[in-house]
Amino acid sequence: MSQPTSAHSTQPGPTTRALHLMNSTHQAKTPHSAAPPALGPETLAILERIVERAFAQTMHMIHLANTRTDKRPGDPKVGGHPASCASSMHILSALHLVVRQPADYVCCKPHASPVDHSLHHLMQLFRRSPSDSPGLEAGTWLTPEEQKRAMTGLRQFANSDNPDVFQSYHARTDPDSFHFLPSGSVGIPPVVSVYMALAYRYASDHRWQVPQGAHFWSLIGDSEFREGSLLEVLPDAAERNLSNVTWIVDYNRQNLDGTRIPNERSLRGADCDRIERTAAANGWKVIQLRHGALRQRLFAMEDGDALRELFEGALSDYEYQQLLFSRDPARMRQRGAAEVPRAKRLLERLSDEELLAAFADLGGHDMAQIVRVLNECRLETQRPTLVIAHTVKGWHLE
Ligand SMILES: Cc1ncc(C[n+]2csc(CCOP(=O)(O)OP(=O)(O)O)c2C)c(N)n1
Ligand SMILES: [Mg+2]
Repeated sequence: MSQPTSAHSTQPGPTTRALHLMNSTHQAKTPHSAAPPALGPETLAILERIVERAFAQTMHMIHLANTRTDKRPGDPKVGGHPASCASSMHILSALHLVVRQPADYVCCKPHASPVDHSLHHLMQLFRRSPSDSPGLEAGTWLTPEEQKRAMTGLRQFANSDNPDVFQSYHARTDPDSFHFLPSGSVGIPPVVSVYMALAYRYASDHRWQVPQGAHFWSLIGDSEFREGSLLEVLPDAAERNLSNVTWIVDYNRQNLDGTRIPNERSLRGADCDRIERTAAANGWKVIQLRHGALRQRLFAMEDGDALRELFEGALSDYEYQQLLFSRDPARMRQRGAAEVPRAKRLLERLSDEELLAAFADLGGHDMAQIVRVLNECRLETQRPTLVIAHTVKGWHLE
């Protein structure tokens, strides 16, 4: 291992500029110093606009892959997963635009790779891979035209017209693969992130030169969290005090094609609590990122504590998901009051619009909170951290 000497570090290019645009105060700090200041309203507004733009590019990229006409019988499966990308938009934007540092590694649930590509496209961080550009130096930046063309090549074979395509999932040859861990098989990349962190520590302890302050981030699907491989590595990470490992669960309560139905009697129907208990029992710090700013405001009102009770496990995942997607305020009031009678008055005081917004106001789409929590993870010195970020599958796709 040695310090990276690729074009990433030798070409100032857009990389360092873009990665630290939003968090420049953080760059000079050692990994475990004080948290950077909270983001102001103007920065948050800019970030929301970038999220919107990345969202549009992500959906278009997938649409192109889903509607390809050049697919022949026998070709590998093509297509993408818009709803799974949508739930990860804010988490990945916070990570890539604000929190991530150049030495960090990111591994991400495989089928959200178009979100990563769109964000890297907006930051102009695409580079040539070693094999595809004879005569051009591997690692040099793609031109804006080439970057645009690469965005049209999700799940295509590389060819002379478009050498810089993207594999279905994160791959070494992707133009934005710098410090990304390959994905494809769920349950494996987060495990790799833990053993990478351990390998860095070993190398450093044995006087090899490794980049200092690297943090190892993984975004994991909530069904992915059921993979046995993760259960095996959980105690390892805590036993070795790998405090530079953070796993973020995109808690959208759905698998690829439907809502999971945890056993109501023994698990009380809310899988986030099972996930929290599992990680905590294995020595991890756990942060539930449940609520957005609107809910926080409502919780501070009279009877707000009852509303909080309703949104923190009174409804099973399955029922909450049904109410969320039914968009029926009368049913929300009736079911909410039946589960938590003390919440009835507040549920009736809220307008239909406020109630619909409150039901959908989950912490995993609240940029300010995600950034705060992820920065907190970076400062942790004792334990690995698991963040359970509550999200909406198919966010803004209606
Ligand atoms: C080992 C393995 N099994 C199955 C799959 C197919 N697969 C891709 S994503 C996924 C589950 C998706 O659910 P979740 O983890 O909750 O992610 P979400 O799409 O909801 O974010 C599965 C089964 C895979 N990629 N790898
Ligand atoms: Mg899921």
